Amino acid sequence: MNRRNFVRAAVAAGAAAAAARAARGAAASDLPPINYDESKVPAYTLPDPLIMADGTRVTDAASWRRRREEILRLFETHMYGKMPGRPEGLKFEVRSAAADALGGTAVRKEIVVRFAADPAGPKMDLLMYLPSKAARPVPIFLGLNFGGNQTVHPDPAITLSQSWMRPDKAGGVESNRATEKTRGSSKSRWPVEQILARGYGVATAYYGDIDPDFDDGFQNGVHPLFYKAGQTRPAADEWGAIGAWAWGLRRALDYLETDKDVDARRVAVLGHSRLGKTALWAGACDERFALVISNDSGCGGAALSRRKFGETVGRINKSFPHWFCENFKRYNEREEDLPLDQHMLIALMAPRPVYVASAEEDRWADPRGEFLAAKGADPVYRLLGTDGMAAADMPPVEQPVTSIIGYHIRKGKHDVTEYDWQRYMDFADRHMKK
Ligand code: GTR
Repeated sequence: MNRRNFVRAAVAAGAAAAAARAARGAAASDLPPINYDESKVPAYTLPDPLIMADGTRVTDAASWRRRREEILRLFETHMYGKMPGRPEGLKFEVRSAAADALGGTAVRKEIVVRFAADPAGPKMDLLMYLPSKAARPVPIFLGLNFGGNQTVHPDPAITLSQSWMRPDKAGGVESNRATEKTRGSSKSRWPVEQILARGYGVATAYYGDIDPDFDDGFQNGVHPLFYKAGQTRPAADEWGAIGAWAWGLRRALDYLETDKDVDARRVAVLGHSRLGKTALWAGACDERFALVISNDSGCGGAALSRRKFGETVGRINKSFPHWFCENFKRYNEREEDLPLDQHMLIALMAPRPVYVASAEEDRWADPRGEFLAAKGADPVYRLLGTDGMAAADMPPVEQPVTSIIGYHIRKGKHDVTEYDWQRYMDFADRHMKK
């Protein structure tokens, strides 16, 4: 680009950024103030997960199956949108396999998951580490990552992602592409050696491989693969980005089912923050996931919407108009009109083990609202003959609840830490079926 064009482009970009800031500012000032005061949480009534749409009460496992279908349809229609099934063109290619990874302690595999028969179509790189010594097949934790597979461990053999990336704070992303500098940059969130030492494998993929995380009207990522003739964006009750990421996790599980080293009946799906919302939605839609973990997922994840504490439906839809389905925007500042709340999402995991984790300083995600949603699923879990959520009230910091609905709140900020992982592994040791 010559200098004049460069200046012109820079001015245009600056103007666009200013316009976007102005638009955001205008939208933000329309919103009610952010509430962090427990005494200002409005009175609310949660929909009863055990009463059918026609008013009849769910009394046994068989009628729960029917109610479960209703609840799943509610979340599809009003919140995350419907997602398609497994695509015909789905293909798995082993990119690399090494038996001597991490100083001989691990097997490392990289799999290309192709979503379409067309080799130029969207694809996802799946990275896995399996403990060398553990008996086969191994149970595994599966979760998406924010910055490319090379960020989860400094291992130089991990393929550097070529996908579009959001800029990162450390400057490892240049022109929306990851550089070598990003290797291991999120390793504190992926304690690979500890996971392997406890006999679990770990598998991960970059969420942007499935759908880049910006609002482009659903022109990139996997959405266009499923447009009917003439369709240019998802319908009001069809999947947004969270739906697409959750769909990607299901396709990763499709692969894991083909891998003889992995026990596909013992796959724990987990995620942090927006990817925690994603893990919950994947676990709700796909009962093949044996265990589901939400790390600081907050609004649109584990936190009850009706509390309007920290992030709200209106705020999340304004900041991230591409995450949920179009219908969800009807509930901006009208949470009480939702025919669902997030305790019903947790109930969709029943009777499988589910774990919700919060962080004390993460008020934006409403820790109490996360606990109350987990607790709100208890009647469904008990109906199905499990111990449900053992705690009557929110437990003190770092005193985990380890019933089949698990919960902890740890010290510190919005993040995934080793403390979180150790609790997830304790929980998996206890509950993931042998
Ligand atoms: C925030 C958003 C949260 C959470 C978080 C994240 O900006 O408001 O809902 O998803 O991003 O994913 O890191």
